[in-house]
Amino acid sequence: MNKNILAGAALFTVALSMPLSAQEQTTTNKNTTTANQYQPVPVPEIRKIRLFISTDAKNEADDQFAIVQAILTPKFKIKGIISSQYSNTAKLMERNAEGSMDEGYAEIQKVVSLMDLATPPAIYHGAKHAIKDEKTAEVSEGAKAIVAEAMKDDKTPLYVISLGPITDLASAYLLEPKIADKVTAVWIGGGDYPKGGWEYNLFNDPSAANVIFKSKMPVWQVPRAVYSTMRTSLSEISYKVKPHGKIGEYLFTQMVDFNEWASNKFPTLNWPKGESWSLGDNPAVSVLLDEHEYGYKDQPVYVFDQKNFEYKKFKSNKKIRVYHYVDPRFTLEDMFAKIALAYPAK
Ligand SMILES: [Ca+2]
Repeated sequence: MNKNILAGAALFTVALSMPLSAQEQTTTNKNTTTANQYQPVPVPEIRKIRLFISTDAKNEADDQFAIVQAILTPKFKIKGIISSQYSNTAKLMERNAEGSMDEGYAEIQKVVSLMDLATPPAIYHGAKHAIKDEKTAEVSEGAKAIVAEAMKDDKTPLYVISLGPITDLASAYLLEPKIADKVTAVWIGGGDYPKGGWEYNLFNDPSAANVIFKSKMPVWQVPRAVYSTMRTSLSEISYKVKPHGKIGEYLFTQMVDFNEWASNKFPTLNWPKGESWSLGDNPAVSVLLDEHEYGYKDQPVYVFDQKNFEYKKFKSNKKIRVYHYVDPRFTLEDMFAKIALAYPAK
C-alpha cells in the first residue's frame, strides 16, 4: 500500500479516537506530524487562566479562526466551547433563525474534529434564542457549565469570551448571581462610544448585554471600531493558513464559500468586500495574551437602548474596560504562527 495513503488512513483513525494497529502506529510516528505531537511553547503555570469560549460559530466565516487560535494557546485552560445563538441576524440574512445554535454546534464539532486534538475540549449547547427579558435566564447546558466552573474553589482566574451575543453568560449570571465576582466577561460587541447604535452581536441579544453590563461582573468590551481592524485578505489566508493541515484547508475554503454566497446574496451591501475579511473575534484571544494596558480606558458603565441600541446612562459606580486599541498584527500573526507550528505544511 502507498505509504501516504496509509498515513492518511492512520490520521483519520486518530481523529476518530479509535485504537491504532501496531503497523499504523509506526507509520503515524515515522511519517506524519499531527496536532497530537504539537509541543506548545512553555508558559509558566502561574500565568495560565481558565476559559470558556462562547461563539456564534456558523454566523459567518470568522469565529472559526478565533476558536482555533484559542485552542492552540497554551496559556488557556479551556473549560468548554459554548455554541451561541444568532437568531436575529440569521433572520435578517434569510437563514435558519430557529436552528442557529444547532448549526453553530455542528460547526464547532467540525472545527475541533479537523484539529486532530489529543484531548478535545468539551462542547456545550447554548440557548436557542435571546433571553426573554433582563430577569429571565434561557437555561442551557452551556450556562450551567459556566456556573459549575465558576463556583469551584479554584484560584485560577476564569474568563468567558463571548464572540457573539452574551446570551449564555447572562443566563449563567441569572441562574447564579454569585458568579459575578468569579468571572470576567470579555465581549466582542457593541457600537462605538459615545453614541453607539446597531451592532451585529448586540442586535442578537441586547437584553443579555444589559444584564452583564448592569451586574457587578468585570467587563472588557471590544467595540466595533476596534474589532473591525483585524483585517486580512484571502491571499494572506491562502498563504499562511490553507497549507496547514485539514483545519487550515477548511478555514480557507469555508471563508471562500461564505464570501461567494454572501456577496451574491447581498450585492448592494458593502460587505463582504470580495477579497478581504475582518477576523473580528480574534481580539478576545489577544487581549488575554497581552492586556494592552495602554489600549483601554476604565469608564463608567452605560447600558443599551432596546430600540436604537444607543448607549444610555446607567446609575452605578461600576466601571468597565473599553478597548480603543488592540494590535491587529500581534493578534493575527500569533494565530498564523500557532497554526503553522501545530500543522506544518507538507
Ligand atoms: Ca462571532
